[in-house]
Amino acid sequence: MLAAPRAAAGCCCLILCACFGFVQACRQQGKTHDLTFEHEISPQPPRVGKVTITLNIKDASGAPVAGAHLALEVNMSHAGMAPVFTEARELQPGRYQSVMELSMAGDWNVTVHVSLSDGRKLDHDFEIKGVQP
Ligand SMILES: [Cu+2]
Repeated sequence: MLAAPRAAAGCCCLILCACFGFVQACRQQGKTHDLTFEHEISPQPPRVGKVTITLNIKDASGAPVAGAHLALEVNMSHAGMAPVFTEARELQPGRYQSVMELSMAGDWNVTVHVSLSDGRKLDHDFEIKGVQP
């Protein structure tokens, strides 16, 4: 009796699902100096490709901070990546928007270089975590 051993090679190609399963809140708040930054990232969850970042800046009294110049520097946390620079335009007083191209899945760091209309300069940092491929 020929016991033909069945190729018991059950499919071992497990598809490893890189689980970025933490849905980021669409809005995060941070404070720098006496200003409040609120950022929104679209799409949600963010994907490789074009990503729109909208920033609302308010002063200590909650009034929109208009007339600022924002330059965004976006980079990944690992070495060997060149940072991406974009400018933001002011959609309405205190509300700024920038569209940028994210080239890789993973976690990105954003530094917003802010020049206020009164000449003050400050930086605001936040993360875009779990960018999907
Ligand atoms: Cu990278």
